[in-house]
Amino acid sequence: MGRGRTTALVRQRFRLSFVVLLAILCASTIFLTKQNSAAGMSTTTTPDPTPIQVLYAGKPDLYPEYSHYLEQAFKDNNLNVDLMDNLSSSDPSAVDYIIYNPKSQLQDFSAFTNLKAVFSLRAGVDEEASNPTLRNKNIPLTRMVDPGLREGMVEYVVGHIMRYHLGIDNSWQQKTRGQWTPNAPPVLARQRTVGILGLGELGGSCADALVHLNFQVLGWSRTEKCQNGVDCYHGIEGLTKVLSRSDVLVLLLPNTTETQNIINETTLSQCKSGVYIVNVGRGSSIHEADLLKALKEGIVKGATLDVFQTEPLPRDHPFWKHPHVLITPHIAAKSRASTASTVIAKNIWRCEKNKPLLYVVDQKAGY
Ligand code: NDP
Ligand code: OXD
Repeated sequence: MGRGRTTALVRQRFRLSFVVLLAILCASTIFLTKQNSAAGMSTTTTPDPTPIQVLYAGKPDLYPEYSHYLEQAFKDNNLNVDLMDNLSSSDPSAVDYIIYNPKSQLQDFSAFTNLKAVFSLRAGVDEEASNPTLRNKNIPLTRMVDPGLREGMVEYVVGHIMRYHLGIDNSWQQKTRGQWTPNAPPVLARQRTVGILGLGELGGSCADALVHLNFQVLGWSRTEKCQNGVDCYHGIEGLTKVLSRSDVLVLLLPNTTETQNIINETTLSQCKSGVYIVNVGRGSSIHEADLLKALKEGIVKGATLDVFQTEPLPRDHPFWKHPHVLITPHIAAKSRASTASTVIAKNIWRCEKNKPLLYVVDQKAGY
């Protein structure tokens, strides 16, 4: 046997043993993988991303409903979230996001040192925006823009306007007196003017619904706006025009330094005599003593009030016994867990992907 042939044989054997060794290695890896997965152990080398820590600090009685819809919405958005509602059992510095209602126990945000955002469950964020422990953090605060909230508000506003428009109270009185008095053809919606102060998410939707019912609709906002079928005004001279033309005035304004007591003796004197007022924004918009005086003088014929300067409305407040004031306990519209959860999950997803958050409160404007 020559020397060259011996070397070739050695190389061939070496290659063969290498191939056999590789085959044994592969087989044992497959075997071990099967064993591990049979035992339920993860074989993946990349660890699961750390779950996002979300604290629910809304009304405690609504947590079961919210947790149900939130878990579903997190899943739909592929978010790995640890949702908790118990303040005492969670480490505040680990919390990424807070879902918030200012009526909950949580008032001091100082311990939440790594927060990325706070999502209010309310549309009006006056209490949240003025909380110094939150304001000082300089983290985004979002308000609730929710289809459920919007629908509820439209129904409330349209319902109460229709009560005035159709003279339903008058029908009740006639019925009580056993009176059968057919009136002349009633006024149609197209002959009535509704002014909406605050032409935002909710005011804008109410305006649309009223336009569809043929009412003449005027809208008033802080900045210039344009909305189909609505006569839009802004600024202080715009307000005077809306007041002087409206048969019904709807207030859907946030509570800011500019809107406080905007309905007062002076602005009431600019209203059409016999105006009806529906306040579903914030109680701070109306100077209540001035409204009572305007009701007495007949400038205002009736008021439907859902919000007040002090809530709950104090037991001895003159509104309670006033025959032309209807009171509802701040229930005009509420965020719905089923729809609000989707909005929150979408916003967490956006924040995690470094996309701009939706519905961020402008701290300077206050809403
Ligand atoms: P938005 O922020 O979408 O709209 C607010 C509107 O008010 C905007 O059109 C804004 O003007 C206008 N506005 C604000 N400041 C002034 C000002 N100084 N002068 C004139 N217009 C002004 O809020 P939403 O529509 O979502 O909600 C409105 C309010 O309704 C909430 O802030 C809350 O207080 C109240 N609310 C009450 C509920 C209830 O159950 N009673 C339920 C939900 C909300 P611009 O368009 O130029 O910004
Ligand atoms: C509110 C709300 O702002 O309930 O009043 O959303």
